[in-house]
Amino acid sequence: MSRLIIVSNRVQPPADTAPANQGGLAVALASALREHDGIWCGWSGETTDVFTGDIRMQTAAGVTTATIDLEEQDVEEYYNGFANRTLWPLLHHRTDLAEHEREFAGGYERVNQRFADIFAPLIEGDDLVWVHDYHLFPLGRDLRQLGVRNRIGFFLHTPWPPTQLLLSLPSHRTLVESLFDYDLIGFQTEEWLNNFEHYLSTELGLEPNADGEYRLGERSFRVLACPIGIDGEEFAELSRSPAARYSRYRMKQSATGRDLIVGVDRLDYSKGLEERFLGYERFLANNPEQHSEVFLLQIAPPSRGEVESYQAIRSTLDALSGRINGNYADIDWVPIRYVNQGYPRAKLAGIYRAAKIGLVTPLRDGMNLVAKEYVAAQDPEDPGVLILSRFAGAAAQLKDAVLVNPYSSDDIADGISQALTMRRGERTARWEAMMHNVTTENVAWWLRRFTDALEKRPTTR
Ligand code: GDG
Repeated sequence: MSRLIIVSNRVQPPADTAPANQGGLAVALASALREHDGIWCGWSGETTDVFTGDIRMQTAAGVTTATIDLEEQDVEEYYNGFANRTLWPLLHHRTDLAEHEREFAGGYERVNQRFADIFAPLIEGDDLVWVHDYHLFPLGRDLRQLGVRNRIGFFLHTPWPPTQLLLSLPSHRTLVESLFDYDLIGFQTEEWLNNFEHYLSTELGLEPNADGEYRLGERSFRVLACPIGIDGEEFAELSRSPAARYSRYRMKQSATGRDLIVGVDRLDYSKGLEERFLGYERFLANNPEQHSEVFLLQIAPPSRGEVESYQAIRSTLDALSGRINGNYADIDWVPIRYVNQGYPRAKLAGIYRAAKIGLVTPLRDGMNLVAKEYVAAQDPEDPGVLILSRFAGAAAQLKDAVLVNPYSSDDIADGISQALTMRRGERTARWEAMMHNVTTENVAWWLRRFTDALEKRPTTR
C-alpha cells in the first residue's frame, strides 16, 4: 500500500496529546494515517516573526506530523482573510458576508506556495498526496510546478456553492482552473458535486469524457461524491465508557427529570444557532404546558474570533439567549443553558446519550459530524431523536432523522414537539436505520473509497 501524505491547513497533535476539544476531522485524519503509513503536513497554529520554513517532525500515537509556523501577516491574509472572510462565507452561500480584498488573495497564494515549497521534498516514490479543504485549493498546482508527479487528490469538506454564487468571487476561474492539477476531486454529497459540474459545464464548456474525466488541455481529473463518516463503533463505545457514564449521570442529575435537547456546534453563523434559538422560543410560546419540562443545552465553543462576523454572531446569541431566558425562566428552571466552551469527547458522548433530542440545524453544512456522533452515542434500548437540517450534507444519508427547514421557526418548533412525543417503537426504528448508516458508511469506508479511487487513476503527469 502506498504511503499517504495528507496536507491540511491545521495539523492537530495525535490523540494521546490532543486538546480535549479535538474535533472529528482531526480524529478521522489521524486514524487514516495509522492505517496507511504516512505524514500529516500543515500549519502548527503558531506564529513566528520571520518565516523560516523550518519543519517540526513529530511522531506520537502512531502518527507522524510535519508542521510549520506562519507569520502574523500570513495568518491575517490567508487564514483570517481569504479562507475565513472570503471563501468560507461564499462556500456556505453567504455572499453577503464574503469580503473581497486583494491582499487576502495575495496572502492565500503566498501561503499555498510556502506549503508547496516546504512539503514537496517530503513526497517520495509512489506516495499518494491528499490535500484537504478550501484553505488549499491551489496547492496541487503549486506542487506540480515544483515537479511533483505523484497522484494528488483533493477533498472539499464544505459545500460547493451554486454557480451564480461562485461567480461573485473575482478569481473564480483561476481557482477552478488550478484544480485541474489534481487527479481526483472529492465532495461530501452529490449536491455539491452537481454544483461543481454545473460550473464546469456552463463556465468552461466541459463535459466528462467516456472515462468519466474532465479534461482541460493536458490536465484532467475525476470527481467523486464521498461523504465523510465517523468511527461509529468507537464513538458508541466511548459513550459507554466510565467518563461518559459519569457525564451522563451528572447531566441527568442536573436535569431533574426534564428532557434534555442538546446542540453542539462551533460558534459559526453557518450552524444556524440564531434560527435554532428562535425555533426553540417558538416551541416554548406554542407549548406552555412544556415549560419546566424541557431545556436546551447549547454547547458552542468560540471559533475564528478575530473575524468580525464571528464576533457579531456571538453578541447576537448572547442577547437572544438572555431574552429567551428572561422571558421564560422560572425560579427553578432556565430554558436555555448556553455555554461557550469545549468539552472532552467522552464528556460530550455522555451528554449526547443523556439527551432526548439532538438538535442539529445548520443553514448549510458540508456534512456535519455532530449529527452522526449523536446517533452513535444513543442507548439502543431507548434512543433519542435526531432533528436535522435538510441543508446539512448528512441529511442525504440520515434520512430517518426528523428533517426540518432551519430557516423556519415553526418547522423547528414542530420538529421538537414531534420528537418529544415520539413513541419508543418509532424512535428505535429510526435510530436503527441511522445507526446502520453511521457504522457502515464510516470513516474507514470514506478513507478507502477516496484513496482507492485516487490509487486507480493512471499516472499521466
Ligand atoms: C467541517 C465542515 C464537516 C465540537 N464541539 C466540541 C467538539 N466538537 C467537535 C464535534 C465534531 C466536530 O467538532 C465538528 O464537526 P462538524 O462536522 O460538525 O463541523 P465543522 O467543524 O464545521 O467541520 C463539516 C466536517 O468539516 C468534516 O468533513 O462535517 O460540514 O464544516 O466532531 O464533536 N469536540 C469536543 N468538544 C467540544 O466542545 N471534544
